[in-house]
Amino acid sequence: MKKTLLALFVGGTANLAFAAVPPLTTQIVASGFEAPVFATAPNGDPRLFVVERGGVIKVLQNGTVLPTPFLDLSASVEASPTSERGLLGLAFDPGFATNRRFYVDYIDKTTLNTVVATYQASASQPNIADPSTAQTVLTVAQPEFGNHKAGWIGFRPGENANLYIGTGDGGSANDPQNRAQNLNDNLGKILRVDVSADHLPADPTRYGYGIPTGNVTGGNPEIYAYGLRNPYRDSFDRETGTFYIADVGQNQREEINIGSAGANYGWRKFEGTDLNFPNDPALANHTPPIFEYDHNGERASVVGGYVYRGAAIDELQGTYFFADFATGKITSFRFTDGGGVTEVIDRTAELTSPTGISGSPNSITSFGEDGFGNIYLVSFDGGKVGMITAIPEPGAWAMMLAGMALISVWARRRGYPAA
Ligand SMILES: [Ca+2]
Ligand SMILES: [Ca+2]
Repeated sequence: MKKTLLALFVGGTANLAFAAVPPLTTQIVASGFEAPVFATAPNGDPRLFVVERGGVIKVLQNGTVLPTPFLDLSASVEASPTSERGLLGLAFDPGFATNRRFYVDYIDKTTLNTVVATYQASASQPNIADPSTAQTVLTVAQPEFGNHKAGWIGFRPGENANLYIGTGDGGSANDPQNRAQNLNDNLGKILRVDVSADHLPADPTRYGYGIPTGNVTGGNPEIYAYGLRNPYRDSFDRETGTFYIADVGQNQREEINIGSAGANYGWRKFEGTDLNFPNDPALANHTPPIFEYDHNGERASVVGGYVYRGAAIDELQGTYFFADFATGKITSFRFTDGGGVTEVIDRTAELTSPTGISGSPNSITSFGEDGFGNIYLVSFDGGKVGMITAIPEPGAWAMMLAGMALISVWARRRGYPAA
């Protein structure tokens, strides 16, 4: 919390002195995680929960990684390093503060299928999940291939009942069964299910789900959107609810899409706007990406991030960050419905360094967002997690005391606790 407060002070004073976005850096908040692939937190909760691909979730609290994991699923999770399998997703229920419920997405060690399960944190020990509360929400059958397991899960702000689930096409190359276009197959999709209650109350091991209105009709009722290859890291703008789906490409294009019910994002007929299978049938509901980039310069694997809604850097409000796993490049842009994508900025030099988050190839695995809208980078290199912050400007420190009075104003305006 101290670091968060510090960033708040610095960003706040910089705002007084400079109209432009201040120079950014990545402040390491913890390191030594084993193959970390995600970081998140319940809304308004000062802790940060870091997901290790091998099946362990750890708690960062008051600047310290707690010695006892929040949850250890390593006995259930398949995570061989030569595959893309593992514990891949974590989402806290919007009502976590009262119901202690959260959800995980992983590849099961025995079946090699995707499992989405729910747990509750212990009532008496809030930093430990209660394994006896485990219930399966749903499973998605996976083919034998080790790639394209996606695994992101999340809740859209203001839509508290529904869990969104990203699934890849199941792997190999060129989606050999064209699963992403098959509405009777839950691979290559965004699924959306109602998890507002235990739908199988008589079964202590299964939670089940309901079907919200507005999903795709004419196929599996869980399908919200389709035509995706590997939507590994996605997010909702916590202020507007805009849904960013980053779909990992094959040999041509990496893409970012805006999620909407019934949209068909084109794979495998299209890879981005590139026609990949010209002889495949014409697509219904084809929705091209809002942003794509090619594989020149060895870029090869998009890692979707978040729209910045932190309190520290006012000028960064509404800016979306993403990275490329293969190159370690980090980019930001702004997107609006009417104006499309603007202000595309290469952030690599600002946000990577030898002592911070490494920009080396195959290191940046994910972004994360804490309970207050701050954005983090997650890296295999050193197992580091770092928060995107503004660099203190010379002179800003002298204005800090003046800025202190404003901080409580901002905190109230954004609805955060003033502490
Ligand atoms: Ca049940
Ligand atoms: Ca696409």
